[in-house]
Amino acid sequence: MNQAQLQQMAQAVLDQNWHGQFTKPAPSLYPHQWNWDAGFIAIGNAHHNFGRAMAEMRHLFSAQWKNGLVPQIVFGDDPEARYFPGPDFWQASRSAQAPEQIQTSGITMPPVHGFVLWRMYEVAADKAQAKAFLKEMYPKVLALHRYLYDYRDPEEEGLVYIRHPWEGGTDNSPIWDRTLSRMQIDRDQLPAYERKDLQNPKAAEHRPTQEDYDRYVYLVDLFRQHDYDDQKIYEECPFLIQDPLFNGILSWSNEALIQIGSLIGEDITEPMQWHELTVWSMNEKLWDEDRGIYNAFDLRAGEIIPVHTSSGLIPLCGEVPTQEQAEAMLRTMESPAFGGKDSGILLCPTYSLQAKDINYKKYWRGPVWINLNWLLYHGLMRYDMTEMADRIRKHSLELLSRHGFYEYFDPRRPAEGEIGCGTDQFSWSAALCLDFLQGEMSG
Ligand code: 9WN
Repeated sequence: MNQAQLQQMAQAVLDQNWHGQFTKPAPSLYPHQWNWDAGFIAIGNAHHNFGRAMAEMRHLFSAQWKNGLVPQIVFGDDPEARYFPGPDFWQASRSAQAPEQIQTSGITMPPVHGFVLWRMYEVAADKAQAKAFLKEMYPKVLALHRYLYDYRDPEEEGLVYIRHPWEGGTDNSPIWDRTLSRMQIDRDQLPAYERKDLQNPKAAEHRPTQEDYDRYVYLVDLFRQHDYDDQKIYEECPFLIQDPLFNGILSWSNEALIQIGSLIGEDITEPMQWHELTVWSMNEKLWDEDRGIYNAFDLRAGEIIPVHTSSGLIPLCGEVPTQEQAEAMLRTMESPAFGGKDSGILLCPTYSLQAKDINYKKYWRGPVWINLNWLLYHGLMRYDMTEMADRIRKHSLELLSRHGFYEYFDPRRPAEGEIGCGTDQFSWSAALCLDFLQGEMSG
């Protein structure tokens, strides 16, 4: 397939998943608007349909809470949409902070919006229109970051915690295993619920387990019992984790806010202070010198989580590491753990290939995800590590053009069986394909 055909197919996926006001991450598995999906999708649309990219972001931020939180899910009104947990389960309106006109979940997701806006501006054909859009969105993204620093950084370290695996975007990452296993769940005490994600048989076998879901539901139940009050949740929640992926993304978006603010003539003191403190603390607290990667930190247990996942490489995108640290990270990527050097492995597995419990087809426990590849690509480019960056882009485009716009991929290039896993027609795979292709065509 040539590049023009791939581009057309990617655009067709985005068109098909467009709901009128937002883009569904996938036609049936994810029938509402998701937070970081919306950001990646807006980047893809910015190339050929800037109006839609703006609409996507406006719709997401129309559901911003009064305290600044941007929700993980903004529910659409399609009566056919089947997803659990839906608005009746979340009951976000228990919080006085929730918006009145639109239904949402009660947690957030990685704050991609700052760098999404900057990327939209970079690729925009009409810079005046894009600049006006930046002006409109800047205070909203600033309010989101302010929420994160005010409510999710109790020690004022510059490191933001997540309180649910869904907030991390990497639902069943092995990073959370130990924290989740400490939560003793009595199934009889849990509210009754029915998963809707197992109806797609191809996705079903690779999705999180029932034990995972019980814990996800337990946490949601805890949040709604506390009416989504951040202070009360902080006091009670057994899951409080400073994740290198979340904080690495936050750093990149802080930096983007500084660039945007400078461009539109705003005071940038606040994002500059955030940026400096977050970068400093990530290096002080989360950097693992021996393994050349960033760790997560469990705030409740007060301990480092030294689990080897690609989340620990994501801080490259926010230029968190020094050049020397980044070179150590490159060596980590080239090592047998991530298979980066001519091993036949497709980059980048989400979990160390040497981990005993790696599962090449199970969601965030091994497979390649295109959004993480895209973040790694941009991170590597910042340090002029063009060879590895190119390899990541080529592998991503190989997967997408040969196998389709799947949600995630088996990194082994198995001769038999499927490489593409989860749902197909997955929006961010298509959107970031468009952005990768742009790079391919221009350079
Ligand atoms: C829960 C929509 C979302 C992505 C997440 C991915 C998955 C949801 C789910 O789908 O999570 O938020 O139901 O499993 O893990 O990253 O945003 O595509």
